[in-house]
Amino acid sequence: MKDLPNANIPELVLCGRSNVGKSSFINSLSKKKNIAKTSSTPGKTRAINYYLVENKFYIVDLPGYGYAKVSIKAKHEWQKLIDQYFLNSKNISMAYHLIDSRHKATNLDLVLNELLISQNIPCTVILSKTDKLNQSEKSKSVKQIKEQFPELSLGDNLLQYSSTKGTGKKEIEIRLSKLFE
Ligand SMILES: Nc1nc2c(ncn2[C@@H]2O[C@H](COP(=O)(O)OP(=O)(O)O)[C@@H](O)[C@H]2O)c(=O)[nH]1
Ligand SMILES: [Mg+2]
Repeated sequence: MKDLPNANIPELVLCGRSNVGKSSFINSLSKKKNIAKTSSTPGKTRAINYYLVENKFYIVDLPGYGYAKVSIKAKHEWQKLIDQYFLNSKNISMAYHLIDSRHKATNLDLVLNELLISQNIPCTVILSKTDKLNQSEKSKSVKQIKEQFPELSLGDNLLQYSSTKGTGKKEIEIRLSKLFE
C-alpha cells in the first residue's frame, strides 16, 4: 500500500475476476497494443498497475481475484491488497467491474459489488468478450446479469464490450473523455 502513488490524480479502476479481460481492455484502448500484460493463464497480474492517461487520470489494473490455482496464502494477500486499495484510495472516480459475458456473476462478483457500494464508488458493469456470443446469447447474458444486479440498465451502468472486435470502445472513449476532461 505504501508504494501506491499519492498524487491527487483521479482513478478509473478496473476490477473483476482473473481472466475476464481487464488487461486486454486497457490494451484495446491504448495505441500501444501490449502495454498491459495479458495472459491465457489466469492470475498473471499480481500487482496493482497504474497507467497514466494523457496526464489526466490513472487507469488502475487490479490483480484478478478468485483464481483457484494459487495458494490460499497468495489468495489472502491479493484479497487484502484489493480490500485495502478500495478502503484507502481517495481518488477513485469510477469502477468498471468486468464480468465475462459467457458466465453468470459469481459470489466474488457479488462481494466486490457490495464493497463498491459500501465505499460509494460509482460502478459500471462491463460484460466482456461479447465477440464470443451470438445475438441471442448476448441478450440472454444481459437478462441474466440484470437478474443478479437489478440496479443495472443496459447503455447506462451496464455495457457490452469486446477487446478483440472493438465493440463498445467508442462509447467508453466518450465516457472517459467526459469523466476526466
Ligand atoms: N475473444 C476474446 N478474448 C478476450 C477478450 N478479452 C480478453 N480475452 C482473452 O482472455 C484472456 C484473459 O485476458 P486478460 O486481459 O489477461 O484478463 P485479466 O486477467 O482480467 O487481465 C486472454 O487470453 C485474452 O486474450 C475479448 O474481448 N475477446
Ligand atoms: Mg490482467
